[in-house]
Amino acid sequence: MPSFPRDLATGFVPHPDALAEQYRALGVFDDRPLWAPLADRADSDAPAVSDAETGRTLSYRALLQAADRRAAGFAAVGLQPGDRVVLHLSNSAEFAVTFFGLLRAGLAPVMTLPAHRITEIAHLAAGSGARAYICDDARGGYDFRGLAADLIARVPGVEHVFVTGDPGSFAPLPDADTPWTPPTVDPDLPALFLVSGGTTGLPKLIARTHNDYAFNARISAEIAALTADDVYLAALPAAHNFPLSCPGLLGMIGVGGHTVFTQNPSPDAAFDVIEKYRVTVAALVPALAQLWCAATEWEPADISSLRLLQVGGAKLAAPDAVAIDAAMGPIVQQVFGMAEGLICYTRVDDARELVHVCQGAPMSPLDEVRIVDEHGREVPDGEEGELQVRGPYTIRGYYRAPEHNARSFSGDGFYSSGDLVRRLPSGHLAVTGRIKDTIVRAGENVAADDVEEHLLAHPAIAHTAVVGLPDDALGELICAVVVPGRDAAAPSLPDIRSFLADRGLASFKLPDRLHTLGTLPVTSVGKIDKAALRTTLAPASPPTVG
Ligand code: OOB
Repeated sequence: MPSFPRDLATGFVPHPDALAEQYRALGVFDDRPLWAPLADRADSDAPAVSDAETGRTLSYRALLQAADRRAAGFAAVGLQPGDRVVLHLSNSAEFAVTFFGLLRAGLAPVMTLPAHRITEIAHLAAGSGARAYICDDARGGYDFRGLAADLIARVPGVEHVFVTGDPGSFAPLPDADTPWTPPTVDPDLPALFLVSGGTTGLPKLIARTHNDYAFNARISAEIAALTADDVYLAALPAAHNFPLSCPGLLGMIGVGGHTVFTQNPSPDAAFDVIEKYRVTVAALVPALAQLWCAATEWEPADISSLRLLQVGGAKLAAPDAVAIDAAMGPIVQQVFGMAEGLICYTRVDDARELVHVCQGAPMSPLDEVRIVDEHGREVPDGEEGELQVRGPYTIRGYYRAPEHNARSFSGDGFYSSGDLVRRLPSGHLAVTGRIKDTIVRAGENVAADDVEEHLLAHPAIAHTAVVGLPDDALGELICAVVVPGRDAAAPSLPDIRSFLADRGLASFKLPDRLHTLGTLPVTSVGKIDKAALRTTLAPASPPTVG
């Protein structure tokens, strides 16, 4: 790992100056610190954040005061504006206090997810040049203090560890009562670091500026038609871009609404929280949305306050979107986004038929989307190609990663997402797969998504993931991993092959293997982890079933 100077700007790839000026002139960049919308409500006694688990609520006034005490505490231990701090907290009001405390101190949080472990945390701490690490004591059967000890041994730049709850041999989160005046920040420099969501390799650091991230939250809130009366349930890990700023916590703070944090997104717990706080908006990954949908059949809680259910992070199959709308009212919003920038939403006034079959349209007219073939040439509308994007809130390069940037960014500043999409006549995008999620079997390209969508129509299959496994003769084999539905018997391979063939699927797309599991492995934010599946299923492949 190369060593970098301590300043925030080194290794950051900004927008070209002329373009930033244009965005400023258009009001896209408002040149305020990311914490400004919170400070605007310093005198408000309206609820800002609550903990579903403890029932603790902080008003806007109390949240700002607590954040400033924390900012003063960070300064008192010697952390300086521009320093990076790895934030590794589970969903709680304390997360919000600490997050805004860091921002008010001019410190840049590195937004890691509770499921990250020492490999990712050490990589992100070293890569960002972090001086401090903030974690919970122990959660969900895991002791983060052990990870902290490991981290300071591995990454010498980490001088401070702060722990919530019982800090053990470490320090508690610092608070100081000295009045706090936040430092002046350059709004075109990073306010925070997101981590890339890819399932291959170690996560990359994504620097988001005050200007670009504030815009992200503001427009997302407009599209969700958020008002001060809304109550948002942060059920996904709050450090992820989706619940943080799409519109999530930051969007809610901007409109003066109330964010409720929960650590338990399962329907039995979350439905009670929705009923208690009269939650109006929630964001989920598809697997959770499917669980919620099924649970409406037996969970007694009243969730009728919910007016918008955002689903994104992975492809929501059309039949699932239809089923959710049928079970919970027409409340689905598809969200296709990436930590690197571009966010697409279906709009509240889009026809339901459209909402069900696409992943939304870019958030801003300033988003430039290009759909290209393998030679980088734009494809006609309706045809599949790789999505490339450039725009006011899409990064121009990963932080301190020139070698990745050479691969992932074009000379003219477009980010190559690796996502395969089609543009519909309405301008909305339908995600058709990932470049790397194509199985090449006997020279034929098979999109995993395509087979998955058909498999989900099988009455006995609740969840599925289709992966390619290495094979000497065919190059790759198609392996369907399925989770049977409640009370359903696991289907056999001949069973699913004939089912898919009856649906008109080409014979070369029919699975060669079938593997039945109780649950599918998931990534830190809850997406199906195909990399993990491929590793467990190959090369010592399980016996072919059926
Ligand atoms: C969100 O962000 P990341 O950075 O964790 O993951 C981005 C990748 C995308 O490139 C795409 O491959 C996949 O996740 N993805 C979807 C999707 N939403 C994300 N694939 C299909 N359909 C969708 N609706 O995942 C993220 C960030 C902000 C808002 C929502 C999701």
